[in-house]
Amino acid sequence: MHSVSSIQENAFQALDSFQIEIPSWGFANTGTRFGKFLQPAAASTLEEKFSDAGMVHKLTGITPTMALHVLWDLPNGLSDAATIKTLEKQYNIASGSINPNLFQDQEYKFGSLCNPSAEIRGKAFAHLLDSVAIARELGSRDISLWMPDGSNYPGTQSMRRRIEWLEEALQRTHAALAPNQRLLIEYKPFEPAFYHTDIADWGMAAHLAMHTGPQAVVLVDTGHHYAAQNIEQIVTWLLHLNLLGGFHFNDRRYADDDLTLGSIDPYQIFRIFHEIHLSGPKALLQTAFMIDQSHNLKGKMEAMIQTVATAQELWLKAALVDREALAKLQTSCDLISSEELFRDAFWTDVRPLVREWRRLRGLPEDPLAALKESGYVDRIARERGGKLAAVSSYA
Ligand code: AOS
Ligand code: ZN
Ligand code: ZN
Ligand code: ZN
Repeated sequence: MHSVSSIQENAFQALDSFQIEIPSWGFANTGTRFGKFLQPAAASTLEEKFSDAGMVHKLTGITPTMALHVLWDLPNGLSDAATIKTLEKQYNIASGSINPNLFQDQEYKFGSLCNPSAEIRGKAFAHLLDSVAIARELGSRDISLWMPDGSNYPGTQSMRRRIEWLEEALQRTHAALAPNQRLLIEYKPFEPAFYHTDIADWGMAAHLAMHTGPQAVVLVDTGHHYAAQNIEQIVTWLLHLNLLGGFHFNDRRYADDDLTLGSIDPYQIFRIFHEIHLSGPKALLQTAFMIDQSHNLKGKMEAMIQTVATAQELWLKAALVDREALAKLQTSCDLISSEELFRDAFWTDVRPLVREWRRLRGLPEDPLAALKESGYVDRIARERGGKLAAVSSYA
């Protein structure tokens, strides 16, 4: 039996090893195709996003970097880098992964890197090179590529030719990477395309990463799977292949709903984190934990802190699994004892340990309550104004 102090010591070690990246787009207004509900406190400038991210990090202590979207955060490209460096210092938040945008330009209607037009493919490739240059200038390790290309009807596109165009573009992008940079290839089965998506599952992303080069890896967005898929098994395979680059964390009821992490299925995230703990510290260094959410209804700041705190708790729960004892029970096929040992860690209320960890590091024990007490959201809502009217796409 472990002593309380050794449990606490192990728990604090696990908590000390956990950081998670927050997305700039998580602080801005967003919506669904049925309308947007604008929030007065939503960020609409880069400085407001840095301010919000800085506040989340001040309250949680584990979100030192913010993912940036090239089109939304650096509309002028590389020339915006100087402003970002100033904001990084001002708000104590470093630039995190750099996210190209291949899904918004009108020219990408029939695809970006997989467009039948060589000219449009060239434009998309140039955007990737710009993104690599921005990452290099900002000292970001990861270029996090979500490639939304696909088609809506059978027979309207050559899936085969699109593979070849994609392989070529990714190899050429890889050639532009600095030695310490990585290209994260994110897969998604559908949306915005609804018949085929060019990078639809982990197998396609893994093939592309292996074909592209040693600095290309796979990004697992927890919302990008069919309902019954075993995501922790995919994670295990990617760890086995040394291809796991990181995660976009969110939760889903139906599809890529970008709900607050753990709000629907916290046990799944616990099982994913267990596979990471099993792989040891090297895997942790290679794995970028990132949040991908932008809520239409919940308050941006509150939802971000909820996700960060939930991720931290689930990470600690998974760390509590006695992996040695579990391995013995798995070897002997002791089904009930192995499952009970596993579930016991999941059902452990780790909040007192997390609160004590925060207290000892001079952080608020309850970051959500501290956000409320700070009056930060009320203040930014006043300063930022914002329209409350719901803007419907049917209007
Ligand atoms: C889209 O569904 C993907 O999850 C993207 O990773 C995310 O929405 C964001 O746009 C970053 O590109
Ligand atoms: Zn409908
Ligand atoms: Zn994502
Ligand atoms: Zn997504």
